[in-house]
Amino acid sequence: MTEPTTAWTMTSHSDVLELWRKQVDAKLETCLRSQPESRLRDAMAYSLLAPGKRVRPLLAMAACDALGGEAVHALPAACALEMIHAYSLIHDDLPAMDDDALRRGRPTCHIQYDEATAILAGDALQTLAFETLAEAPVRPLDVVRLLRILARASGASGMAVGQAWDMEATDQAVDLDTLQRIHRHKTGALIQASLEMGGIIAGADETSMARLGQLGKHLGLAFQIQDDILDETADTATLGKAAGQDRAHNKSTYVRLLGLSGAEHKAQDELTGAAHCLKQLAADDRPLACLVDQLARRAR
Ligand code: GRG
Repeated sequence: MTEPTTAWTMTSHSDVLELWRKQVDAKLETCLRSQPESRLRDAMAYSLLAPGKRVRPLLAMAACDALGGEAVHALPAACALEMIHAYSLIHDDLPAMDDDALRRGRPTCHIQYDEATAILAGDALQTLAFETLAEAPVRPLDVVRLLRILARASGASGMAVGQAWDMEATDQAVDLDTLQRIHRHKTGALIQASLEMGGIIAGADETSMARLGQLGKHLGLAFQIQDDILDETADTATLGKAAGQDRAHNKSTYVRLLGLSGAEHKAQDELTGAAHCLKQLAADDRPLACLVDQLARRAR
């Protein structure tokens, strides 16, 4: 007798992730089309639809799936996360911040348009994120929880303060604890929020929410350490952004503090912690585990 064919046996986890990636891109386009035509909207689309990895949206959808929810229900949250991420990249690239000319293999938003338009595109993507998240197909109380998580992860208790601390640490010799605190906020907060938002949409219980949070902490740190390593070791064409910028700007990084091999070990420790959390969540044979594995081996 042949085994019944399920969605999971028909398609591999990476095919599922690819399908979700396409669904995210389609919904991002729909969200943009709901805004009036303008040069501002063109600039938002230019950055938002550029070929990024869509890590945060996929984490939200995969977490929702792993906790027993329908991944498609996480689409508004997934798109909101990508909008916040795109806004942060646009603002991070501005002359007042990192002053970068290349992002996702293309001229940065302020180079392609102009500085004022890029600032507004970031601002408008940030507000569009909350408008989009408000559509999440969950109970009103859970919509409020989602809005609060995203706001806290993006603002002065998350990504924005991480960016501020990072700028203050430039040209300074910071210790490992300080560096970890910077990165937990600048990069980790949004990654952790992605997983937690997926959990809320799936209706996860407190224990699973805590495990998702822990997974997010490990993954966020591993992701940033890899970013530091790739900045040092990969080339501009592969990264789609200028390589070697951390050293050029005298930034505090894991590679600077621990050396290349020390940073690689630290990333590996965090990935081991992430694998443990996946096991506790009984998600080690779900697309979420496949996504974590893809991130562990990422080259850009
Ligand atoms: C302007 C408030 C404000 C914040 C900016 C997150 C951030 C703070 C700036 C981005 C710069 C940076 C290198 C942050 C580290 C996080 C990171 C690794 C970003 C790149 O994310 P990926 O690799 O990019 O997911 P893609 O292009 O694939 O989406």
